[in-house]
Amino acid sequence: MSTKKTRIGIIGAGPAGLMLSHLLHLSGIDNVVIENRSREYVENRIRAGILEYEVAQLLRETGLGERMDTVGHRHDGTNFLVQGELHHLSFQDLVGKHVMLYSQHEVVRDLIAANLAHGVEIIFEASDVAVHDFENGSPHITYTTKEGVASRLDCEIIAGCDGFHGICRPAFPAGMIIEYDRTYPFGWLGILAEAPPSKDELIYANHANGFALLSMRSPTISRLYLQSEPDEPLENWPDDRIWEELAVRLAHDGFHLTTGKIFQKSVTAMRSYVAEPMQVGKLFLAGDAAHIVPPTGAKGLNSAIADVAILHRAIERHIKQNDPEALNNYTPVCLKRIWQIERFSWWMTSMMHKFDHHNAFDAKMQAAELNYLLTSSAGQQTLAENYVGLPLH
Ligand code: RFL
Ligand code: PHB
Repeated sequence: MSTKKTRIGIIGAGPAGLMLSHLLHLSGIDNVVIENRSREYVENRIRAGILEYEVAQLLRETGLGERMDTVGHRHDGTNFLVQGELHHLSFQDLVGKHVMLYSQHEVVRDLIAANLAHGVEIIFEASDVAVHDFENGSPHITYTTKEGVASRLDCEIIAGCDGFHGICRPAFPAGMIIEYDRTYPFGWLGILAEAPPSKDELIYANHANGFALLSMRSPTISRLYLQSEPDEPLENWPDDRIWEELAVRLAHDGFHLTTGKIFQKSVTAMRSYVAEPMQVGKLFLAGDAAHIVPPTGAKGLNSAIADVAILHRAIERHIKQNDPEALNNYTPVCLKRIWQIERFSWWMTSMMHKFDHHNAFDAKMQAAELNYLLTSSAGQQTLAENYVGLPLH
């Protein structure tokens, strides 16, 4: 067996694992990242698009802002479309902050380029990845390289940044994790299209036919979503039907939906999930490995970055100041923030979607919630404060 040694072994080259590696490198702490997919696959995986204010700041402060500030777009506000009436919310006026529209796969590309340039090792296409002896003993990770070499990485700490379907959370001792879970009775049918965005900022639409979201990736590429069944067969949605339904759900005075060639189509089921605790011994979970949110609040990627910012500080204090308390407090510090994000994502989801089981009273409650939000500056401030992101620390 081939063996190596490092201080922090990171599993997963998504935003959480790569950002943790980057932050640790900047603090002079050796680490290795082990990923089961290829570099090409992770660099082209289409997912989130909105970066919170402080997450974008953190990328800039750590030398990763250049492409984001060139190719990405600053959004000072957003739109809510309710019953065909458009309401604009200015984050800038409400809370003095903005968000950045910059694709998750671009963040991943920037992080991989920076990590490799710094000489950090990322082992792509590893198989049979497993974690061992993290409760007490000598933590280590075993895996097989793409060349078929059985390998072992010894480390002081293992960071499980391997997403919702990874191997780290299931490696916790049986019965230790409490799971908090909510599945929603709908999904999002998402498309990418060669069509200039029909609006300069996002539109979140609550419509009698169901939710729709207008977003974008660049001046020539639109990203659009329709509320669908959680397991909606894509065959039910030929391109013409998608454009017709988007035009209905997004319709309002003076609006024209630009259409174009659809080059990506997928359905995502919607779920809220939190695992507690996020640590056992020297194994720490971060990002989707520990919690997921429905995408309505644009929080998945942002909370993954927030977790590793907290984990990085705790590791730094543990290693440089010999302070074990920081690591022991990882779960409560992260979860305090995560529950705020879970609440916001659940609230946005509940307020904006069509629920088939709603009775007349439930429907009135949803309408009243939206009415309050769109007519009260306190309501709008609450939304803006959460959307641009709670403080990272
Ligand atoms: P990731 O991005 O899933 O990265 C985990 C990495 O671990 C690897 N991995 C393993 N590596 C080694 N060994 C194993 N056994 C492994 N098992 C897995 C994976 O290949 C991967 O590279 O988790 P991370 O870093 O925590 O980042 C979280 C974000 O990716 C996620 O929260 C968001 O993308 C969620 N999400 C969205 N969030 C938004 O805010 N807005 C969106 O529009 C949005 N769209 C989405 C999404 C998530 C999706 N998924 C998970 C199906 C659309 C989709 C389709
Ligand atoms: C996206 O652009 O993919 C996006 C934007 C905002 C969301 C979810 C997804 O709330």
